[in-house]
Amino acid sequence: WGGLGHVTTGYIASHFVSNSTEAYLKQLLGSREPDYMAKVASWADSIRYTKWGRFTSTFHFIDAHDNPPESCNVDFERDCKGTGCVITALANYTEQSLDPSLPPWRRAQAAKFVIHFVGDLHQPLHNEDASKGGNGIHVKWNGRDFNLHHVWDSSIAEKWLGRGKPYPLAEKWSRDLIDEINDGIYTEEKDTWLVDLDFSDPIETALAWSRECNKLVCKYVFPEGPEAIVGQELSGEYYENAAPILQKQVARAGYRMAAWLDLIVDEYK
Ligand code: DCM
Ligand code: DCM
Ligand code: DCM
Ligand code: ZN
Ligand code: ZN
Repeated sequence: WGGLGHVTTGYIASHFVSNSTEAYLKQLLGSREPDYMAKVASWADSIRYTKWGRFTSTFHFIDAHDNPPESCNVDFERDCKGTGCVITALANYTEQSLDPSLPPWRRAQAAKFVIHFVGDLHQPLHNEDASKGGNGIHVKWNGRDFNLHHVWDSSIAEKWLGRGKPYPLAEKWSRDLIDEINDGIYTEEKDTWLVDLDFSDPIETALAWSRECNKLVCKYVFPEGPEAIVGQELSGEYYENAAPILQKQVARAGYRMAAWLDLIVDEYK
């Protein structure tokens, strides 16, 4: 996701975490503010192009070598790069966030990676190989040239939310999605969002979330295949179909992030 998506997942998660998780993370992250999670949610993107952070650049996605729209699937052995992918990254940083032999600054860093990678794991094109997750696919957005990855990372959410400052927009979006979870369109299904969560097996948990997300590639990202979308204007009917799916993915990411962080903090204590 772009900044809006990540910051929104951070706000949603901070609403659903337990009081003890909130207290622990505020201490670890050195913040007393309500945006203690939102403001670290994009940190992993700010370091991935730095010399120090280069080793994390493949941690944000998994390149599913499937065949949309006929067949969508994720195969860990086939698709996770030797340099790591979002599945192994989430598992590794979960482990580091729990490691009492690491100093607090390392556990804080690990928590920031966990917060970010749960978010990216819910972006459909971060679970797809086609043209590097859509980065090499040129499309139109309001008549201008964009790549498809950017449309899913940022343009769709920006159109939904309208103009404004990013943090207030994300905070407002998070309140809407929290309401839909607590008493709205997601209330009935929200328990099913946690059925695949198995804290004793982070790899299988991340793979289950990845496979669920990757299915959306066949149905909503490339409904007629990766070739057919090239040059298409996406800000109209395509946007109307994609926006509800994207919102659900952001809601799921925030809700699952809270559950995952609660388990980390419960086990660490
Ligand atoms: N980004 C940034 N600085 C960079 C690289 C990316 O702020 N040097 C932001 C803008 C992108 C987002 O990160 O939209 C990409 O997130 P991801 O890589 O998780 O999709
Ligand atoms: N990305 C992806 N799949 C790839 C390559 C990149 O999902 N195979 C994502 C990570 C960033 C964005 O696309 O959000 C741009 O990546 P980069 O700056 O590495 O091209
Ligand atoms: N971006 C940036 N610096 C980079 C890479 C990307 O500012 N080194 C910005 C430009 C794009 C946006 O992020 O508009 C989307 O990239 P994201 O999805 O890449 O990584
Ligand atoms: Zn992205
Ligand atoms: Zn990322």
